Amino acid sequence: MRPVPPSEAAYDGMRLRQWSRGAARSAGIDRRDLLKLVAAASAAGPLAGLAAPAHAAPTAAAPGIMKPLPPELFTVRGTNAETNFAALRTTGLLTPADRFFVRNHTVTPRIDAADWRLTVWGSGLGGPAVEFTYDELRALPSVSRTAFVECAGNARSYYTTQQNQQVSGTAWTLGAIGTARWRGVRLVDVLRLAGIARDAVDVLPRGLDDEVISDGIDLGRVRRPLPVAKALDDVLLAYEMNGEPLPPDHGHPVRLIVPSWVGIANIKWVGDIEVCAEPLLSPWNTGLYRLFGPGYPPEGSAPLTRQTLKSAFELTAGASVPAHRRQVLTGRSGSGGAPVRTVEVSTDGGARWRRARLRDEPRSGSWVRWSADWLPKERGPAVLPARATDRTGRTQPDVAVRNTQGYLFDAVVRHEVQVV
Ligand SMILES: Nc1nc2c(c(=O)[nH]1)N[C@H]1C(S)=C(S)[C@@H](COP(=O)(O)O)O[C@H]1N2
Ligand SMILES: [Mo]
Repeated sequence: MRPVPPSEAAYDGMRLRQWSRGAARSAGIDRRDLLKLVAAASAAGPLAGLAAPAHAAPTAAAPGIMKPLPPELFTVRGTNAETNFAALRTTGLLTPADRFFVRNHTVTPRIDAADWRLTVWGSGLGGPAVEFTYDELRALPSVSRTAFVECAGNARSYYTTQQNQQVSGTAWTLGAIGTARWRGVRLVDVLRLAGIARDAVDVLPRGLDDEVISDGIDLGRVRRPLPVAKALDDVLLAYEMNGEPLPPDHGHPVRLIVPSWVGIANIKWVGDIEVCAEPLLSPWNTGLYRLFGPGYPPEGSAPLTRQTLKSAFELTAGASVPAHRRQVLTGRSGSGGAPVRTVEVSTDGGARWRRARLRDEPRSGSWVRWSADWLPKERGPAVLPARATDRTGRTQPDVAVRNTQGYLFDAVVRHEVQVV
């Protein structure tokens, strides 16, 4: 495995201190508005406009999403669509675009690749702003990479349903994740062509979708600073998903892919990238995407970076399973840290565990498919927990440590079924 580069940890500590002292610059938002957001984030209540309590019922349609959302594949939650994990059972390692979850702060914009431009600008460049057309980007050397995109709030609803805790945000179960083969240009190549200077510290990609209004505050367009160390490492400006041009809902014509990191880092419909010689703040690395709550400082934890460890069965919640017939239980486990080493499943609520068979070579920033046989004998309710252990020996805990916005749920999910 590749350990977390020390620069990531150093960056987090540094930003946190700068934020507390007010030394970092607010990009495109008033500092007082940012402070209001932070104050709202430390309370357990929902962030209005962006969020509904985790127990809110899903709605029927997401008007801002272009692709069809048949109910057997998706559960619509506000402006977002969650993949039904059972719909992944017939798919391979990669998630087809027709069943890849969608997380939209507003609505999917229609962008014609021919009119699109990427502008790279800011105090962290040696010279003036540089523009790239779609064709110019496509003419640069390309790389392909398999990576998941997973929302930081994936599995958030289990804070409420399993741990009886209130959190705010979209009430995802386990389906706010998908894995695809992305092709594009390395961000480092584009930044070098644009003349990134040695004193650049933050890189701020921004989407072309509408401005986000939350609680009467205009947060501006979706944008989240990336530390330069990550930006120069393994980040892609992707224009293809599973061998096809990016679909509109997933960022057409170009999006960021930031392997292993929280979904919000993967800015869709990117239109410009600010390269800055001073640290940057946006709502998405201050009030949002930090951990707030007991045990965290009032300004929150450091901004979230890597995703955590999770496991899910490819089975509907409450599914009926016939007694006395051999079942092949299947599922997937993903990790943004060290690759998954083992997955264990239990069919008796966690009393006895056995190893699942892994069906892929585990990698960081991706998931691994697994399966286990089961011969249910007793009729009635059964609880199936699944848990992964990564190569550092970290195992999913029984309880996740709560934070007000319900990010990074990593506990074992107890999947209930009925044996009939
Ligand atoms: N421009 C823009 N980029 C965005 C978002 C957005 O609303 N606008 N949502 C982010 C979030 S929170 C997530 S989890 C991922 C979801 O990517 P997907 O919709 O392709 O699954 O996109 C991220 N990038
Ligand atoms: Mo997200």
